[in-house]
Amino acid sequence: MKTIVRGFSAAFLLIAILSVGLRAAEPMKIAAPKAKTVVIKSSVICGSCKARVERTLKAMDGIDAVVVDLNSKQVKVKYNPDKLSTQQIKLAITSIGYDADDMKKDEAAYAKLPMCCQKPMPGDKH
Ligand SMILES: [Cu+2]
Repeated sequence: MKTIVRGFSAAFLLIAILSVGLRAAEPMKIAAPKAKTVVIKSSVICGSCKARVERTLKAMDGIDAVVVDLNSKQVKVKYNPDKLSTQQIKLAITSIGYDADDMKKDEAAYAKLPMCCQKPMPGDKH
């Protein structure tokens, strides 16, 4: 009889330890990867600009999603703030020849862009 009781309490102890352990591990499992969204005003003109900016940013480690809206000239970026800063994202945009908010485009990179991406299209406000 004593062995059974001991066996029971041992099993109970084991369950208690396991449940505490599981509960402790839970917050880490639930914690979603950090994500921030930033909207950057840029000098994109056409579909080629859109593709160029999206391709460049998507290739960066820590960037989850990029959407360039040509009508509003806004680059919406979802990124992991642990991996990179908005400043780094803006720098990447300027380095391929486009303005990013208050940061000015890299002139050498801009000069290498196709002509259609340098000259504003008719009806474009600059
Ligand atoms: Cu373009």
